[in-house]
Amino acid sequence: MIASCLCYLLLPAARLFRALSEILWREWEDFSAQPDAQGLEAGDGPQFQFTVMSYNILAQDLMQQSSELYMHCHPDILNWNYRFANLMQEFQHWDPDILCLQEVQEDHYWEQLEPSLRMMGFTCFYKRRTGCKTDGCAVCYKPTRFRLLCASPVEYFRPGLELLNRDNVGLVLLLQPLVPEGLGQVSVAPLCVANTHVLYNPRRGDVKLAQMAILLAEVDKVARLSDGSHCPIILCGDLNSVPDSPLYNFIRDGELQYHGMPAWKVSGQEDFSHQLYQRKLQAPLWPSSLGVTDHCQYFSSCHPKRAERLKYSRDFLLQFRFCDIACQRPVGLVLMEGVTDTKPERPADWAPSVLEEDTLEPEPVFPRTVGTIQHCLHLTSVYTHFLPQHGRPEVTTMPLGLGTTVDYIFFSAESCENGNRTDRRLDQDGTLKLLGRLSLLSEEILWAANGLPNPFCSSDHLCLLASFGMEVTAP
Ligand code: KL2
Repeated sequence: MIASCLCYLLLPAARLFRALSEILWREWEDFSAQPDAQGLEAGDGPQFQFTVMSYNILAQDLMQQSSELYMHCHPDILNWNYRFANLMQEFQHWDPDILCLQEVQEDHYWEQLEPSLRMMGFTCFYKRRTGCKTDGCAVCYKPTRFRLLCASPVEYFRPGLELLNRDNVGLVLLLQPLVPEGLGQVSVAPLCVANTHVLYNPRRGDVKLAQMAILLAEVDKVARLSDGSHCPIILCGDLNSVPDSPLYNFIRDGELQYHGMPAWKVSGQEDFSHQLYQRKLQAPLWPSSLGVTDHCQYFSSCHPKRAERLKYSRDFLLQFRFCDIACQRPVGLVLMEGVTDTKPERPADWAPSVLEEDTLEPEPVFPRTVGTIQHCLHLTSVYTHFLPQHGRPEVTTMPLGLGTTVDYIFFSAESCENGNRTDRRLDQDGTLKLLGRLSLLSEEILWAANGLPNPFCSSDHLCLLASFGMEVTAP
């Protein structure tokens, strides 16, 4: 590793920067000319095209709290003003239509990032983490390309619930694509964009899964169309979980059998403290009081509509006037002469038997599945987590020189007809079509640049960038 490192001291800053930009060159992979599963080229027919970037920009406060992770870096390149200028250059260079940021420090957001991104033509939303954490998530979009339909900040913290006592957050936007006039009279579905930064702690996979379940429930609610189906979805973020881990497979496959699984296994992060940590996941993973089903939907989203519940006739309800419970004096009822001092007189011809039956509709009950959670959003990853040209895994972050993937752009795809779930990556013929992506790098290439951050890349994560096309239809 040392041998392949650039020798920082021998190169002037400008030449070093140029050398790094060559080493860290990232290819644009263009899929727009490739036929999809139905033999149609992705570029066929009118499309609404847009790009999405997901980027953990390394909050300055968090960096200073874990300064031992950045000992390999020259202090000048860790300076926030240096990093901010570099990050802005990256945003300007790739100029995405939607930008999902994690680890956005609140003061930096309001004083620098939001004003600068506004100057670049973005409208920005921000959700700070709960508690005393100073960073959060931002989602920014170009109002020339999208109109905002709704924005939902998501807090995972739930007072009194040990499973959800962490301060991580998410942010879900519903955006209406604005079709360019050149495409004629066409309509296009809304787009749901979710962004999150899930808990880091490698041992607490139970917390990570519960946080994801809340985000998926929010996405289900925001993206749900009147016919019960979902509009196209993009889910970005730093999930602090690696590819093929149980949490990753849950998002991609829509199902996870978790019962009995050690909590440290969920995220697949490198961690050696688990030998001492034997917490196992048990059913149910979260209590019903969270209001989320094992299918990652809010109970309230599953209730029948109010109008559909009013199905009792007046006569039916009147027969309950004199039932035992109606004749009991409520505890604490204030006694008011002539008003609350009388007891209903049960008529002689009243048949008490009808009232012993349990004829009232019970509150809808959502039976918990035994040790399994599911979701029905049909998500697949933009990246495959492997670089075929190098025969090496893709890397999105480099803690202590160890390359790993924890950042993702997931998007909704049609599920596989043949039921072969591992093939889903190839089956992208949903409303959203992946047109291209910015290639990631290998651990070895990042070593050659002295890891992350470096003078050229100003975060300890790489940015992810993808281009999509969305079907448009005649109105
Ligand atoms: O993995 V991260 O970095 O997505 O890049 O997310 C968390 C970690 C971030 C927010 O909590 O802070 C980093 N060791 C290494 N990194 C840590 C630790 C730790 N103990 N705690 C937090 N982070």
